[in-house]
Amino acid sequence: MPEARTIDEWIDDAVTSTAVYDIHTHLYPANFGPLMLWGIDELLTYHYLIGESIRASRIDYEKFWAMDKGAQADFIWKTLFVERAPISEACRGVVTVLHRLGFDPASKDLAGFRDFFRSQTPQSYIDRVLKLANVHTVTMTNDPLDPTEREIWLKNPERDPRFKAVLRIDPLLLGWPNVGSALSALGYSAGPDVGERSVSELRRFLNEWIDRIDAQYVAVSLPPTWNYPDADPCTRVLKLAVLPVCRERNLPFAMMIGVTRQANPQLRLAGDSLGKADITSVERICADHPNNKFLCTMLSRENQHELAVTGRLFPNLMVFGCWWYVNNPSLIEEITAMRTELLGPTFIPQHSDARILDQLIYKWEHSRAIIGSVLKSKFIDLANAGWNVTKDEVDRTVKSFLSDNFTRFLNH
Ligand code: FIX
Ligand code: ZN
Repeated sequence: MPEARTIDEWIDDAVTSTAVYDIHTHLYPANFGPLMLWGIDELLTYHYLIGESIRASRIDYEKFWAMDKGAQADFIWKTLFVERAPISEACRGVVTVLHRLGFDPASKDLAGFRDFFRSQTPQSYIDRVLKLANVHTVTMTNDPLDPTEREIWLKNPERDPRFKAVLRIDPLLLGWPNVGSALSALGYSAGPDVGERSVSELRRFLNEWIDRIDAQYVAVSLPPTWNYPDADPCTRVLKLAVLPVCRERNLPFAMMIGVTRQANPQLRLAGDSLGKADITSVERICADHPNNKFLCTMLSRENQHELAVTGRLFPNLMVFGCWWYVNNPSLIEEITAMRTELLGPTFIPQHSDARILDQLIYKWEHSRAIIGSVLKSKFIDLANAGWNVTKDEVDRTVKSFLSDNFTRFLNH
C-alpha cells in the first residue's frame, strides 16, 4: 500500500507533466492578426482587471475609455499593482505570468517588461507559451457573424493544428429578429418566424461554417432566464436546426449558462453579470435529445451542485470547467471536489477562457495546483479506505481530467 507522501508525489508529477487540451478559450493563432492578443498591455487591460481598477480608483468611465491601451495599462498597473497589493486572482495571474517568464514582478519595471514583449514574435511566442503552460491544444471561440473574424476565415487561412475551432452561435439563438437581416446579408434567407425555409437556411449556415472552420463542437452562452423548451425562436432554432445538425455530424452542443450581458454597459466587456439558472431546462434538453451530446458549464455558484447531479443522470451530458466568476481558487476547489465525489473521473474540471495568450500560463498553473490538491485528498481517502492506489490509476485519472475525457467525448 503506497504512503500518502508517495501518492502526493505521483499526483504532483502527473498534474505538472500531463499536457492539457483547453476546451474553451478566446485565443487565436498568429495568422489571425489583430485577433491574437498577447503581451503585458493586453494582460493588464483584461476586462477582469478593467472592472477591478475602475472599482478601486472610482475613475470616470469616460475618462478611462478615453485613454489608449498603453495608458489604460499604465493606469491599471499603478492602481492595482503599485498603489495596492495585487491579491485578487486576476492580479495574481499577471504576477504568475511575469514570474514564469523569468522576471521579478516586484521590480514593478513595466518598461522592462514591455521591452521583452517587443522583442518577441507572435509565432515563436505561441510556441513558448504553450510549452510553459504545457497545453497541447486549445479550442478557439469562432463567430462567423463577426465581420473581422469572418473576413479572415473567408481567406482560408493556413491552420495551426494546436488551435481547434468551435462554432459560436449566440446570435442565432438569442438575436432574433435582428439576426435575420445579418444572415440575409451573408446570403442565408432566414426570418424570425423560423419557418421551414429559414430552418433549411439555418442548417445550411451551420453545415457550411462547421465545414469551413472544421468545428470540434457548436457553442452558445445563455442567460439565467433561459428556458427549454419555450415558445421562442431560441427553442425552435435549437430543435429544428442546431441539434439535428449536431446529431448528424456527431458534434457536441456546448451550453454556457447563466450570463446576463451588459448589466453595467459602461464597463463594456467587463459589464456582464450572472444569475442562477433553472437546471430543469438542462435536464429536459438532455432527456429530449438522447442522441445528442451536450457540454455544459454554469456561471452561478448556486447551480454547481445541481449541474453535477444532472451530469450523473444523463450520460450524454459532459460537465466542464469553472467558468468566469467561479474560476477562483476557493470555488474551483469546492466545485472540483464535489464533482469528483459525484461523478468520479468522468468530467472536465477546467478550461481557461483565456483571452490573452499569456494567460494560459497562470490559468493552468493555478488550476493544476487545485485539481492536484483535490485529487490528493480523494486518492488518500481511497487508500485509507483500504484500496491499493497505483501510479497508473493516478496518471490515467489526471490524463482523463486534463485531456482524454474531452477527446473521448468528441469521438464517442
Ligand atoms: O461567453 C463567454 O465565452 C465568456 O467566457 C466571455 O464572454 C467572457 O467575457 C469571458 O471572457 C469570461 O472569462
Ligand atoms: Zn469564454
